[in-house]
Formats: sequence, C-alpha cells, structure tokens
Amino acid sequence: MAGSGSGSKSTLSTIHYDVADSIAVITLARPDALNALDRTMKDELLATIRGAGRDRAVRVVILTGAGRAFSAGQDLRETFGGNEPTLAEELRARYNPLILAIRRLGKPVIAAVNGVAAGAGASLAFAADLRLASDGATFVLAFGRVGLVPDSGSTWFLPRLIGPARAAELMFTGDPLPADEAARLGLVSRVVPGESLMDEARALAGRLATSAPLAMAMTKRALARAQEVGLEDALAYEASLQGIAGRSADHREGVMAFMDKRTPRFTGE
Ligand code: T3D
Repeated sequence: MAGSGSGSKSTLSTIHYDVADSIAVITLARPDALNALDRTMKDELLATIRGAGRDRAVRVVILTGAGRAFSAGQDLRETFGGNEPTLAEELRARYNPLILAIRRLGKPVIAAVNGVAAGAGASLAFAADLRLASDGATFVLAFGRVGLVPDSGSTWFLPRLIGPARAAELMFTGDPLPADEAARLGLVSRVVPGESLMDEARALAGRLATSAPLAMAMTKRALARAQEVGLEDALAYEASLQGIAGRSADHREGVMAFMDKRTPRFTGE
C-alpha cells in the first residue's frame, strides 16, 4: 500500500505500487480485461493515490497500465451484474473522487499511456498533469458507443486540452485518436516507442523530482485555479502562493545554489 518509503513495492489485487528514487509508479493491473475499472480497482486506485500524496518519499507519480492497454474504462462486465449502484451514484462515489484526487495531489502526475485509453480510462489520463504516449497508444471517447455521456471530467478536460471542436468530434464519433495526432494537438507531450515509454517517463519524473516540491505543488494549484477564474483572480492567487514560496527554505536554497553555482538540494520545506 502507498505510504511506504523509497525502494518499496506493493501489490494490491488490481494495482501495483512501486516507489524508487522519489518516483511512485502506479500500475493499473487487470491486463486480461485491458485494465477496465471495476469497483475494486477504483477503490484501490483512490487509496493508492491518496497514499502517494501522504508519502514524503514520493515527489512525482507515474500512472500507467499493465499489458497492452492503459485502461478500457468502466468494466462493462460489472455494469449489469445485479445490485450495482446507479451510474450517477458510481460516478459520485468512485470516479469523481478519483479524478479530484489526481487533480488535488500536490505532486506532478505523469500518465504514461502505454496503449488504448478508453472512456473513463482516457479521463484518468486527461486528469494527469502531463501525458507521454507510446507509439501504439490511442484515446477513445468510447462513452457514446455504449449509449453514455462522457464523464469523469472528460467534458471539462478535453476541450481545454485540445479545443472544443476537436473534443466534440471525438466525443460524437467515438473515433480513436492515435498518439501522433494526440501529440500534434498538444494532448500528449511526446510519443515514444513502446519499449522506451517507462524509461522516458522515469527520466521526466526524475527531472521533476529534483525541483522544489512546495513550489511545484503550488504551481499545480495555480494552473488549476487559472482554468476556473478570471485574470484578476489568477493574479491575486499567484501573489498569495508566491508569498508562501518566498518564505520557504527551498527558495532560500535555490537562490544560494544559484549564487554558489551549484545544484540546489530541495527538501520541500
Ligand atoms: O459506472 C459507470 O458505468 C459510469 C462510468 C462510465 C465510464 C466509462 O468508462 S464508459 C466507457 C466504457 N468503456 C468502453 O466502452 C470501452 C470498451 N472496450 C472497447 O471498446 C475495446 O475493447 C477497446 C477499444 C478498448 C480495445 O479494443 P481491442 O480490439 O484492442 O480489444 P478487445 O478485443 O475489444 O478487448 C480485449 C478484452 O478486454 C476482451 O475480453 P476477452 O474477450 O478477451 O475475454 C474485452 O471484452 C475486454 N474488455 C475491453 N474493454 C472492456 C473489457 N472488459 C470489460 N470492460 C471493458 N470496458
């Protein structure tokens, strides 16, 4: 379970969690069902993300999938199993808290999209701060294909990431968006060969792990707030966060390191 320190590993029934070098890798692990999200996986994923947030040994989180998919979204085999909550209840109880947990995590989240990301699986990737994709990855707004409305934040994230018209087209048609086109639209930062995806994700995470943690957490908050407010409010929020950053030991360390012409050692204080 999340909460353990550097060099730890743990396996829940549907999630693998691995911390090394300040980087937590969370792997969705139901490869035979293309990492479709059943209730157990949603609960375990939420607990793991929250645990990574509490773990001071973790500075950056990578979210990826085992096998050939990132995630095929809601487990459709579970949907009509009997005794299940309504879809609205399931969204309120499980999907929405998951999306908010990723957004509110005070650490960068990189989605390493290793294959198809469909439905709520795509939403998980959209909620991350950055996305790297393997050359075989695709994003499928599959909701309409099963008579549903895009959910788990995809109507909020996707238009902001690629523009409202392209988002509407993908949602109306359900056509897969291949990785190279996703990169052209700015949805993913980079497309890399599948076999080097995790190395690239770890390299990027490693760079972020050397940044000042408090400043990064507040940068994430400022970017999120700026999506929701006007310029004046964004300016005021930046100023209040900068007041906090300016009093941090990491700011002092950054300036001292600059003066001394050395690499800063940030502690998150
Ligand atoms: O609570 C709520 O329900 C509300 C929330 C809704 C959020 C949502 O996510 S709605 C959207 C749900 N997801 C989908 O509709 C996607 C369904 N899957 C697909 O369209 C395709 O599988 C893919 C495009 C993702 C991949 O296609 P392909 O051809 O590469 O693989 P495949 O052959 O279709 O699937 C491989 C196996 O995974 C297969 O199992 P089998 O036959 O080998 O035993 C397939 O049934 C299983 N699988 C794929 N997606 C799901 C799944 N099993 C359960 N749930 C899935 N979503």
